[in-house]
Amino acid sequence: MKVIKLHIIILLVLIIAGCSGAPNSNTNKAEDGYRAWLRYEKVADSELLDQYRSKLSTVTLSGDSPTTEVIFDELQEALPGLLDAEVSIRKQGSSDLIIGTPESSDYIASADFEGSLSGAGDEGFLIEEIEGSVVVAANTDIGLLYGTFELLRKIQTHTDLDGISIESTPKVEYRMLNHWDNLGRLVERGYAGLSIWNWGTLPEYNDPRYTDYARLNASLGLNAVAVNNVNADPRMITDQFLEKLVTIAKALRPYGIKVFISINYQSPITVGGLKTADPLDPGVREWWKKKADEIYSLIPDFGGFLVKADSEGQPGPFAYGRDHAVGANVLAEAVAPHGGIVIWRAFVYSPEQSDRFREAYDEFVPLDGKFNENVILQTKNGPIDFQPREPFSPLFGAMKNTNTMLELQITQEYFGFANHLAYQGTLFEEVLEADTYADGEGSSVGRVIDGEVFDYKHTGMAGVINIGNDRNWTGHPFVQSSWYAFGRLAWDYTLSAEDIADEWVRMTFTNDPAFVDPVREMMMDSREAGVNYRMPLGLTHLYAQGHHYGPAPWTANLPRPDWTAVYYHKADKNGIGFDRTKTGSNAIEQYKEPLRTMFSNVSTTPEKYLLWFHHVSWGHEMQSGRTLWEELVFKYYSGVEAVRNMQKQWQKMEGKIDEARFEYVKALLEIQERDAVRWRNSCVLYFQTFSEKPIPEGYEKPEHDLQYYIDQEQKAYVPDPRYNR
Ligand code: BDP
Repeated sequence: MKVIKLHIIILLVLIIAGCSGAPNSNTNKAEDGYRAWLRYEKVADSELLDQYRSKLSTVTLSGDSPTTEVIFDELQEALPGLLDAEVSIRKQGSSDLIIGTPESSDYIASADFEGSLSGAGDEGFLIEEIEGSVVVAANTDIGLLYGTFELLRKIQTHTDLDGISIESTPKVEYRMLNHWDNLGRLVERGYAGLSIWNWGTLPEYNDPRYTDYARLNASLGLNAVAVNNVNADPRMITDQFLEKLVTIAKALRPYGIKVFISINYQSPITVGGLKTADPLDPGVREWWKKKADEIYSLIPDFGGFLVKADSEGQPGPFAYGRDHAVGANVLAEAVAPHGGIVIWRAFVYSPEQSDRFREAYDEFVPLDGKFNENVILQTKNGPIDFQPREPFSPLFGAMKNTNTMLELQITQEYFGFANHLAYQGTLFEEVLEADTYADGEGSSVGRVIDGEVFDYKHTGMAGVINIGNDRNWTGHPFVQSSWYAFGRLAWDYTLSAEDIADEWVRMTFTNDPAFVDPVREMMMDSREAGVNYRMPLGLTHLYAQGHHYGPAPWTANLPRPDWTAVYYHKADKNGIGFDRTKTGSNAIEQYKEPLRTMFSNVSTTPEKYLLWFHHVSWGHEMQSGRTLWEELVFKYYSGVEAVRNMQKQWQKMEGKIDEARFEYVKALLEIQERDAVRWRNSCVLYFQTFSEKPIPEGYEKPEHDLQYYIDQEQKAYVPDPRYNR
């Protein structure tokens, strides 16, 4: 019955896609990106196809739960497509492929595994070949779901299954997406249509898209979702919206995904009718407790609250003279009896602070150890705000007694929205690998957030997701790759961004090496290209105000200096860059040794971070032998060149994939080239007014003068006015 329903839904989806003129014409039925990386097309390699047919044509799936039902549905959807053959799936008996837990299957209970199920925990799994059968084993049905998706990934990426032996467990506990979705369905910094959550038809209508969204997430091992914007609408916590949330939770539950909500700190007043939201007021405590009880009575596996407090105008405990820890703990107490957690964001900066870089550390380090056990501090990767490149936030490694998780941005707020190709896997990898030296060498951010360095009670990784109701989920087809990479790294941060890109290309497009290799390389270069045409060598925050799409390094007069560009680049006749050494803000003191010493010296600071930490003279000689000015120009021009190379590479891909996606990406690359040139010219001409040096010979000259580009800031195309906050 279930399967039939699913097929009807898929059919409907295809019909709707056809009617709405989605970008798939004649080449292939549904190559509009909706299936993302779960396409399940027939395996093209005939030898492997034979092997898969011989190993996977009969399946025994034991267990009887909503989760085993969705595993059944997934196999039913995937295997006949991949194998182009009939596949029989049953509950008992011997088969080519056996899936079960020791509880649900006697075979699994007595099988002789190479790996050990005892180490697999509640979510891990084993995949092994035993006596000619491929076996997926786990302690729980959720573990089986993850194992099944892993096996499907191996098939989709054309992996030889002979002697397969995989033992896998997630490295962090909460692997989470944060939606910045407003209840009116506009998505803050989301560039892929309206919110996926159709509040208007909830709770009655369980949109099949919720299930497909859950499938995509579960295929990566993601297990938590905060459904609404951190700039939270208090209505989220009212009966009306909680009731709607019940349907979402129900759709996601079989896939092992818990729902969280972002709350507004003033809710006791705005929703509860109290006179105060003071966390130490007994009435307020009681109110939160009752609210939590109410939520858990509706959604017993509710995850907890995500909170942005006393940041960018959001209310918080400061109004009552209380600090973040007191503020968080009242919420933590309320959800604790139900096993819930509070995720408290560390994204704060105040107008009084001389250097915004310092703020989160200065505010939170003195509170280390004061948060309840079920609070996790959610810290952005860098000290400022999801810029194309930031050094890691020194909060990682500084909070010995406070659970600290990592927040990354999948949506491309600072990377050209859904118009530019910028695979973020390399950015995520860079921060996860960064060594904090918190407990000597090797204390990478990854090891801090997985709790190894300080033995955290709770661990996690969150990604701000941009998906919306665009047919292909993410607007730019390649933004899907960052969602994919985020999920894979949240499961195991030691995976390489390059391997992940390789997998994603194979699953999303084709296994043809003539496509996979160049496209993977394009992806690997794309983030650096974006850094170079926007803000190379450690420049940051040069964006036009509000929408953050185009360049405006000249921005100077705003209500707060730390919103301007000049605050960050500090260009003058002598040089450029923010002095964060002892002679400046001394933010580098927040890093542990040897980083502090390394960053305090121009000659030992990696050049990619140079202007983050130093005000450097225009004539300073760089490692390349060029002066700083020449190097800056070189980087800006190489950013544009990299985009042009991507265009050339992509052009060669014509005919290797469906026309619809080929043409779409091609057009987007044209937009990207146009924007990259505008970024380059704006920045080079503007900084030239300080360096007073010519653009060296051999470079194409900017088409217009600086004033033209300044005028463009207001006039130039911005993808959609909704994306202004
Ligand atoms: C910034 C965004 C803003 C978010 C804020 C946050 O510009 O829209 O509200 O981060 O993380 O990057 O709260």
